[in-house]
Amino acid sequence: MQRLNDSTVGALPAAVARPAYDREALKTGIVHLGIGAFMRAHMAAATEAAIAAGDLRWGITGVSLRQADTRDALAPQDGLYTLAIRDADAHGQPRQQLQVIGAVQRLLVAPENPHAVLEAIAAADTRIVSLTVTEKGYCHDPATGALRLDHPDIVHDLAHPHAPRSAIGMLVYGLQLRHARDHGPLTLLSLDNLPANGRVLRAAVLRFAEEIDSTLRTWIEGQCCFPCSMVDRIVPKTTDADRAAVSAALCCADAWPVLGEPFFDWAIEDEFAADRPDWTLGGARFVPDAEPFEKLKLRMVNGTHSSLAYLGAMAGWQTVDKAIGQPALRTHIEALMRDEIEPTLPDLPGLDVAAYRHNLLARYANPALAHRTHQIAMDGSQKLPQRLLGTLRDRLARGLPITRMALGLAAWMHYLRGVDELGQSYRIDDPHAAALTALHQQSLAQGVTTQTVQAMLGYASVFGDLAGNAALTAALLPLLQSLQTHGVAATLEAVNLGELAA
Ligand code: CS2
Repeated sequence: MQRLNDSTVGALPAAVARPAYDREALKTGIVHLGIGAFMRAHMAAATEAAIAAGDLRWGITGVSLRQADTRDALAPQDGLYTLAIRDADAHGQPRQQLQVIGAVQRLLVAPENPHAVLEAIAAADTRIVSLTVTEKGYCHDPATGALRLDHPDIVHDLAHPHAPRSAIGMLVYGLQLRHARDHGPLTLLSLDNLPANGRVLRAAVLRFAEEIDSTLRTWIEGQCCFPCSMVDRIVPKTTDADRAAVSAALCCADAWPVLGEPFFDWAIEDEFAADRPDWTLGGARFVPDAEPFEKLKLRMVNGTHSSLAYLGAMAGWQTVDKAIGQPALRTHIEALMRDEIEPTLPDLPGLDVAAYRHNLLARYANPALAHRTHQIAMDGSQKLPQRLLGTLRDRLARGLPITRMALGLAAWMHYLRGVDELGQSYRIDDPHAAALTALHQQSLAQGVTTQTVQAMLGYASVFGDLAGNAALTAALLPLLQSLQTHGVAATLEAVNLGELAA
């Protein structure tokens, strides 16, 4: 089979969409740090729409911060890859629509050549540096949001200005070069699932810049923009079976297609230092303030996703569609949204929250995605603060019941034991895995008591001011006992019957 690239793309089957513009005429306007599947199925697709409409300034240089695998897959393909949008037809049969994306022009692997990354950030044509580096990539304390100057990558980067390895270090040294060359200010655009992601990024960049050069800090503060944005599209990890299926449909080998659901949302604050693509052509919207959208999305989508993932993974329900297909889990997730999350949401004029909830349940039921619960379960220490704890804090402050919210948290604590109800062990994939599993073993594994639950809640970088919270402890106690003794299915049944409330 031939490989997908500039010379073979013209011969793909007619049903496959592909770039109709002149790729050679593309300029590089965007440098993206963390070129994983999500970005390629989301922002790159919206950028492709803007380019296809004739604005050729927005080609993308994609940077991998750690591994060479994306570059190794896509460089022989001239940066081309397929986006497979998957859902089911009216009879429930999985189907997909294929589009070859041409927006990614060049791929860099930061550890191989950090200087090339700094040069790309400093280049005159670059207007936007965007990021999907995941929650942990901000090297901040999830509970306070502050940059951790004692984070090993930050310590390293302060000592190695020519070879930074964190996104924050790369940005600041790239901006330093740009400032020295007088190439004008940049927009730094976070696409990570963090509340006020632009402000978190801004604070981290300014803090780091302060450490190396206060003039640079002042320039960044006065000239560069950090719009917040809310991103939403479910993008499961590509498997070998996906590679084979997409390649067969293309009659051409694509080493790294990406998959996504049809749903797409992106709410961006329209504060850009220079120009920007018209991403509305790809389904984005520009909003004066992204924070209410972020709150809606983090609490409703990511909060329920994580709850579902820990419960599902422990019960042996491997994918989101299989998990939401369990009537007791579906009842719980729907009631969690309606009864416990929705009353905490900000006012969003024009939002039909019941329709949003129904649509979200339908997205989870998509049988064509096979989104693995263990994939969502990773990095819980980084995700839970914005996904679950904000809602919990709001409800605790108002004295409202928290049983369903607490069940997600209890399921995460339960998940730390590293073996599911079928006896399968799995790895805890989390930057705090060692400390958290040790804590689990010292506390919960010895029996669920007020003291052992409080020992877990004392893990400061996750729980912050919730340490020792009596109402939260009381809510967690019967749920954890039930999960340990009776398992996920029985616990869900009990919670749905209104039992196990503190
Ligand atoms: C998921 C998200 O893996 C996860 O943690 O909750 O990636 C989720 O699929 C997206 O944020 C949906 O927009």
